[in-house]
Amino acid sequence: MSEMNPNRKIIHIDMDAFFASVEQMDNPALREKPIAVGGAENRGVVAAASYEARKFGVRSAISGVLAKKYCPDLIFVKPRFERYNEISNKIRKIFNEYTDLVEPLSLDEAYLDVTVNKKGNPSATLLAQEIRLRILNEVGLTASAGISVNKFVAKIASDFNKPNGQKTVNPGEVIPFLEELPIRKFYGVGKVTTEKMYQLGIFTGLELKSKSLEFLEKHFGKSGNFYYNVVRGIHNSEVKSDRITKSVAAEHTFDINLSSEIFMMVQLENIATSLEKRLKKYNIAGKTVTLKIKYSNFTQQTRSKTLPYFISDKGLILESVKELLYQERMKDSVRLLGISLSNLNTEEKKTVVVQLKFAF
Ligand code: DCP
Ligand code: CA
Ligand code: CA
Repeated sequence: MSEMNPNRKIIHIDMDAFFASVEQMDNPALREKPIAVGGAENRGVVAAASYEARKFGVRSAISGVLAKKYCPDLIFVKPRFERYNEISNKIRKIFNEYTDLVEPLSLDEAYLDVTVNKKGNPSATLLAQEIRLRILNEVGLTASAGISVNKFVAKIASDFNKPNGQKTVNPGEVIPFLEELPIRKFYGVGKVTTEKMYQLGIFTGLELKSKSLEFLEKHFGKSGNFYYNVVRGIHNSEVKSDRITKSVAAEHTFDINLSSEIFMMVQLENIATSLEKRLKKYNIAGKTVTLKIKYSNFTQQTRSKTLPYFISDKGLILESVKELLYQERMKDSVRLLGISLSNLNTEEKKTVVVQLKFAF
């Protein structure tokens, strides 16, 4: 059985009362008032409730009628999805300034893997603070964050100091955090499963941990294995970026300009080695090989070849590169060579589809 990996740094960010906060920001008359987005008609359902409305028990998924009963002064607001989308794109742009490993879960939340990040900041806690501050300054809304060693714990932690707060669960705290956690707070344990857990005498993480893998698999099927692992801090699911990579490239500028194709080929082998490494790391292959040539007179040329199949191996890349290199004579001595692969096997990857649970 594997063990908890303490080396990853994952942030989960979730906007506070998202739809409702956007409406309050855009319309000052709604600020500090109990509002509900959606649910206006007799049969409508509340999508989002402002924190002022939540004090009365108004929350998402209850009917508008019930909401009005709980809070007679409740103001119903029509949703404006285009606006939420626009803001969603803005926060994602901010996330991408910190890491390319951003996995949106819905319009208002995402996982960020900041183990290695573009700011070179080793503190995920400080990064989360900075990102939340930027969202506040640049978008005008508050967000909350959870920070830990995996997505599972980060997601649960982002709820702890909501709204406008964050919680870090350090590697050493993960196990006690999960042991003390009420079972209904385990992400992925819905209402039905919670009931089932209760019937089996499982109310906390510690009680979950006391059950064997066989026991959990017997009662929960495939999910049994998931529960068995997550309560031990084991959740290796990667942050899956939805950014579509169009090409992967490697290039090198030489100290001394090259004038012989033989020397160029030697350099191209090195470049292909680093390209292959990159491709293998992200498990990417492509069909189009492009050779980029920058001459000493600073003009540039590209030559491409498209294969009928995907490649990622250095040997196959070099075969095409060689062909491209000897395709025509060099116009001058060469100061830079680069190889890129495009037409990638990742391009079909669908962008995240926003799931709205309720129609209006
Ligand atoms: N939403 C929806 N239907 C639901 C739940 C949510 O349409 N059943 C929409 C409205 C929310 C947005 O998605 O504003 C984000 O959902 P969250 O669950 O993150 O809830 P909030 O952002 O509203 O509140 P919180 O501050 O608790 O995150
Ligand atoms: Ca939210
Ligand atoms: Ca959310």
